[in-house]
Amino acid sequence: MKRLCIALSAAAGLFAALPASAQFQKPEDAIKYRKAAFTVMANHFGRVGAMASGKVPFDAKVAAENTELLTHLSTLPAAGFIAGTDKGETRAKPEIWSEADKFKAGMAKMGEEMGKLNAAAKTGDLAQLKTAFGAAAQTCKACHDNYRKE
Ligand code: ASC
Repeated sequence: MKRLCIALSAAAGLFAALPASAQFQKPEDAIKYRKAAFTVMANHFGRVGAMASGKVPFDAKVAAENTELLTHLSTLPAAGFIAGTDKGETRAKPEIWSEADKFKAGMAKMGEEMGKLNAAAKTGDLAQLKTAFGAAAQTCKACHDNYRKE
């Protein structure tokens, strides 16, 4: 019984620490979380981009593995933009919060385009991948232009 209690409280502690619940101990933790999520996204997006631009040979399987990951990764950063995280080690502009609906719509659009990129990658057709990659990159850039400081 005692062992079970220890196991259960350990599991509860683990859940409390998981940022996926969109709960953060401190504003800095939310900032770190979203930056980390963007870093991982950029890495996988970059691998697909290298194929789209011909910098590395196109490998349909590798492309699709990365785009599949991106459909999930792209859902992560939004949770980190909680109130009070416009200050500190961040390039986030205050407009993220003053135009919250527009910002959320931009994030949602990016997620949609990641879904289309994944569908394109799964066709195995490089031309489709290139088109979808361009559209997805455009949604990244739109938010950077509007909501990220230099
Ligand atoms: C990338 C990357 C981004 C976007 C952006 C698109 O590969 O890391 O942040 O594309 O540059 O314009």
